[in-house]
Amino acid sequence: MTEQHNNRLVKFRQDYQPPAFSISCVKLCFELEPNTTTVTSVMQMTRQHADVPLILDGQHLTLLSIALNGDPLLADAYQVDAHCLTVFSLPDQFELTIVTQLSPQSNTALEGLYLAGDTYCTQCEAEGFRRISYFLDRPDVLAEYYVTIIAPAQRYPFLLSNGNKLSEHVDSAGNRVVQWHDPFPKPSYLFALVAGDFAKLSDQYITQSGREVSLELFVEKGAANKGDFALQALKRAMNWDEQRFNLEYDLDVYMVVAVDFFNMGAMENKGLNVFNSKYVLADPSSATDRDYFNIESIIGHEYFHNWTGNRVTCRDWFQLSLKEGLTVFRDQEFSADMASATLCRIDAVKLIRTAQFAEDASPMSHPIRPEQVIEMNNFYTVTVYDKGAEVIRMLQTCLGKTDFARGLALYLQRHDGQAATCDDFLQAMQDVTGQNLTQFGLWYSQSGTPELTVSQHYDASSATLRLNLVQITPATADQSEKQPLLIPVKIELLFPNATVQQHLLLLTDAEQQFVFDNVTQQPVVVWLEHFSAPVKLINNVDDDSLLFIARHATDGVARWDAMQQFWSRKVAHCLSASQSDAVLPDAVLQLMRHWLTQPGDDLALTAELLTLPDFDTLAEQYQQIPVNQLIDILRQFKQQISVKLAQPLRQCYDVLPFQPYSYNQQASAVRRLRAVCLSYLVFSSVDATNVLTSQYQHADNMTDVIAVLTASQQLDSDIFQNLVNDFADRWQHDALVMDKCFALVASNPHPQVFAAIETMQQHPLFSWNNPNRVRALLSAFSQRNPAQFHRADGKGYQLLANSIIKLDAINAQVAARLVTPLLSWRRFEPKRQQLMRSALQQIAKIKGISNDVYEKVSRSLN
Ligand code: B3K
Ligand code: ZN
Repeated sequence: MTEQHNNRLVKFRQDYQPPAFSISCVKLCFELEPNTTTVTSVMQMTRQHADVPLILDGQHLTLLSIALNGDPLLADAYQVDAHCLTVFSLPDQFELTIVTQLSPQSNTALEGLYLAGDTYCTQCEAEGFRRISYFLDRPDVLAEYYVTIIAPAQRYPFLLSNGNKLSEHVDSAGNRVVQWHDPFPKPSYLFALVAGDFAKLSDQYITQSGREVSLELFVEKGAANKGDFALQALKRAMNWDEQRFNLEYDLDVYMVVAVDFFNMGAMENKGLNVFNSKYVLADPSSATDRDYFNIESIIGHEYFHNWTGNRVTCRDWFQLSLKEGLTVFRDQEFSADMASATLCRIDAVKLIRTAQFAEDASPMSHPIRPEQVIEMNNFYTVTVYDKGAEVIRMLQTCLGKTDFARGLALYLQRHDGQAATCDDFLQAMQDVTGQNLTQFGLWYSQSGTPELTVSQHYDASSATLRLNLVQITPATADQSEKQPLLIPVKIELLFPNATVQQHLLLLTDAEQQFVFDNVTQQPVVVWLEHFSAPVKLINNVDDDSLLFIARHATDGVARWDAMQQFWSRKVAHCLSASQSDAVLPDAVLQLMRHWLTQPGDDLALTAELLTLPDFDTLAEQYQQIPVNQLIDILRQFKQQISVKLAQPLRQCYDVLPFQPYSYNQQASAVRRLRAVCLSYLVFSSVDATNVLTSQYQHADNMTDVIAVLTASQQLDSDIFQNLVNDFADRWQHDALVMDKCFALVASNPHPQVFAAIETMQQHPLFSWNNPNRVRALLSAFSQRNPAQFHRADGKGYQLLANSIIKLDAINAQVAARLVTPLLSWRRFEPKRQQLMRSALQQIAKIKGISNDVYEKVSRSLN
């Protein structure tokens, strides 16, 4: 049953019904025109339920004709409204031909078929296909697709769709006509079409069984030299999936197209991935190490979907984590094997501790398998994706790597060519291992962040170590009752004689004790090693033990985590004592000095060990977020470190070599550590300006340049302004680099930021129609500039609200993403609460507000 929410349809997971009709085959013909594209669809359909009409989804379409088995339908045989086309009295098996018209040019939502610049492009997930043709636009209707694309040959050298190309010719009218066939039945959300003029890079991959796959990468003309890294990353991903999971690619061709106008990162359409150009194009002068990392990981992610998502897809959209959580887990494992495993894990943990914990604590809280949805696009969240990946990781931890891989193989074999559920996935894991996963299944249905309180008691006389664990999941906005979960808690015991022991504790009860006998020395306990579960850890380990762990634990993630815990405590202590001038203990300064003077082999880890937790990580530890105090304390800590460790910081910075850029683990670790040193040096160095300017001028790569700009943002002098002006000048014609400039300008913690944002909105490359530009400016402001976004006078909230209102009419999906920082207004002190709430109310009042924005704002205000 669905429910109306202020005239908006709410869908519930419980209400799933299998489709009343199936579509075995669909033939689509596109005659591309900017404002009058004609789509002819011929569907072979079979009735699955007696006595029901056929209800096809369709939006923003003009119906030109409809015919049943070749005969036009009479007007009373069907009915059209703004959301569907209903056809009455149909036989059990039939062919339905529907001709529609649409306007790709006026489609600024970038969902369905749109024209951006000179490129036609589609985005169908989750429910965009209904903007292309009337269809059963749901993931459990799988059909074989034949696609014909017709467009002027001169302007459109490339007309692409899924699968293998059947034919291509230019007709007498000068139109190119290309036919495609995808032999693998797929849901409509995996359909894709791209038409344009590109530079094409080609390569080849031979699969483990010896099949040749041609790899084709399409990028904007003139950018061919920036595509090679992505193409090589694709080959690494194909090879990795064969090695790790024995999964091989299945079509003769794998195409990737980079486009400038795209709502998210990329899309896994069968055989034809569409990518945001930001995640394809790279060269050393314009892309950072982080960009290279992201490209490899997203290329991997979309490729891995070919099995986890495409060959086995989702039965309904509530099951989204079935493909997304699993595929994020797979891309994380791939990245860990390609780059530094420790850093990959640290990055993943940071994301969970900031954005995901914040989402759990917000009005949008939902389990990784949501229960109710108004706009599906709102549920492509850190919870579904990243907590989803943590859940898969826990499963692997509980079952072991080998059994996990066997379970995955069984799941894929059992459901190949089908639309499956999260329960199907768990069932396969259970069948392979014989383990009962009922309690583990709660991770799919229960939202919220569990709090895990741990303590340890060592008794020398009996040589026993008792570990006590208590779990509680606080109520969330969507669910008040919570049950104990199965939590895998990895621990490491560090003994005084330098030996270590590792154990896995499986916590199943609300409170549980684990006793270790024959423990002859008292160990330091490392809890939740490698962040073995997405929980908040509360422990009573003393500061010295934390610093000991930071120095001696075997797991780099545990070492980093110990430092994070240490700093969080120091911050909390300062706050509770209302101390504005807390003095940092010598012990931590000593340790940092040690790392600076002997940075060891893993420079990237050293860089992380030397980095303080950021504002967002700290904020998640407070029910009511003390904005100004957190910013102040963090700044004081940094200043103190920079003064007390001025010399070793400078020395460490000076000995790090500037070598010609290459993207590899060792070299990016050097740059990472250099950036951390610089972020401190700016506070203390007498010649801060010289250090910054010199690095800025001599850098041969974007990573070192961005490090300078970011560090200089912290200074009150006009150095940042000067450098950023130069940067903007230098890169004024490169939109992707200008995005970095927009983000730097918008995250500048000084009050000039408002005027600067306004100026940037006038930049020739800025456009409200381009999601990358909007995000660069506004997400950077609202998510990376707490000082100005949370200004006490509410100016920051106003800026965001006005932007959302403007954007909602252009691109609701992107507008709804921007709303997130306002939703958690209850977590601030009363004055800010009131200002944030009134910004939300202002948005809610707008007539015709989209479902996307409405769903989030109304959940927050109610
Ligand atoms: N599956 C797409 C995301 C689609 C988002 C729709 N709003 C990209 C990915 O996760 O691989
Ligand atoms: Zn995905």
